[in-house]
Amino acid sequence: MPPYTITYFPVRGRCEATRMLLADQGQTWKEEVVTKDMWMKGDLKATCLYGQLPKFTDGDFILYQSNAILRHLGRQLGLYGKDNREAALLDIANDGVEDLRLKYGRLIYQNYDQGKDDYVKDLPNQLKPFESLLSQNQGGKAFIVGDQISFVDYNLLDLLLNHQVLAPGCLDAFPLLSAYVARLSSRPKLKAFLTSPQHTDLPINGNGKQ
Ligand code: 6SG
Repeated sequence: MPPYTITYFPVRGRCEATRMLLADQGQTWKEEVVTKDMWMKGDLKATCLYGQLPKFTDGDFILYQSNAILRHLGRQLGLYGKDNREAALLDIANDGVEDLRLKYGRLIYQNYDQGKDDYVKDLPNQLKPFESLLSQNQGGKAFIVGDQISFVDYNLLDLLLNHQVLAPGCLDAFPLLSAYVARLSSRPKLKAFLTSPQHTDLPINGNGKQ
């Protein structure tokens, strides 16, 4: 029995970075898929700390909040930098990913038709900080921070892949980010996951927009 369980809707959403991390690290996990009908009954929602999914279990340890799940696995599996300084730099990077993920979520779930053009127009301003971060670390040839992969790399990669679906070509003006996406996506275990039905058959979001 794998120690990890992901309880979530049948979407990539806020769990795909965790799935990518686990797959790339050679871990297995169990999926408990919660359909809209199951969720609407309300009894699972009532047991969730903030009334939301994802819920994640590591053995008998129950977690909520997608970023806390990533950070827990980061600590547990050695994906949180080599020292406190790198950990702080990773926190800076991950909070930036979260800020953009929230904007993306607002567009997808609240303002897609009206807001997409402006969102795509402003996207270079949103992506530039990540290009800068990469340029500050070994000329962009490595990871977002340091010389080992971290939980933030999976989170950023997921968000960038989603943006390439929303706005194909959005990374063309960012050579380091483009190479980073290609480099990470070709890691053997990650590539196997990203090309598997477990990933390709799931919609990115819960409302059919992407
Ligand atoms: C939605 O926002 O999938 N959780 C979501 N929605 C259901 O009752 N800060 C935390 C975190 O980082 C945010 C959690 C997140 O973990 S994720 C949740 O629980 C609720 O609030 C996006 C997603 N959406 C799928 C979905 C939501 C509405 C339509 C489709 C599920 C199916 C039907 C209703 C709920 Fe549905």
